Amino acid sequence: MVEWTAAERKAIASVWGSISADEIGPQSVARLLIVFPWTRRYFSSFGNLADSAAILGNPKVANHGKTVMKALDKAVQNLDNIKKTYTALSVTHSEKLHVDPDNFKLLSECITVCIAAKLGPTVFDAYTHEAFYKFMCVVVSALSKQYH
Ligand code: HEG
Repeated sequence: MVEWTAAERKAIASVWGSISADEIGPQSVARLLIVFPWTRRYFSSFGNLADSAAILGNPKVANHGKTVMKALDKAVQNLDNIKKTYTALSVTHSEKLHVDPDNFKLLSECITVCIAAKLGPTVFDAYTHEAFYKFMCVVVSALSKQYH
């Protein structure tokens, strides 16, 4: 089981309380699709993802960003039970959506970059980054758990 220090718990709660899911979610998924263009193949039902302008203006991308952030909120609220929190979601990504789990790390990186850009280097300092990186690693590991 993952151990969290009091400082890590505080840093994760503070990051989460400082951002708007409706801003960071859409930005992060758009960034995923632009920086790592092969990830577009999973979203063929989303319509036009041909270039940055199409991706940034696509309401389905924005909506999916909000969905991802809602799921992350569950992890923030259940830091000691992230694996169990994500059991069904991991099965869905593995068996229904067939998402290569390497992509979880890529989205995790996009979310971190968007948060860092929003909060800036004084608030999102190295200690905060350490705690948030650890949080996203636990999320990625839990989402990858039901793959076999
Ligand atoms: Mg996933 C659906 C969360 C990474 C592709 N994703 C979903 C759903 C949630 C979710 C909550 C809705 C599930 C449902 O309706 O039952 N996704 C989620 C998280 C993360 C993640 C928390 C990582 C932090 N997803 C992810 C990645 C890809 C992907 C990296 C592909 C590159 N997700 C994906 C697709 C769908 C979902 C294609 C279905 C979207 C739709 O049809 O609306």
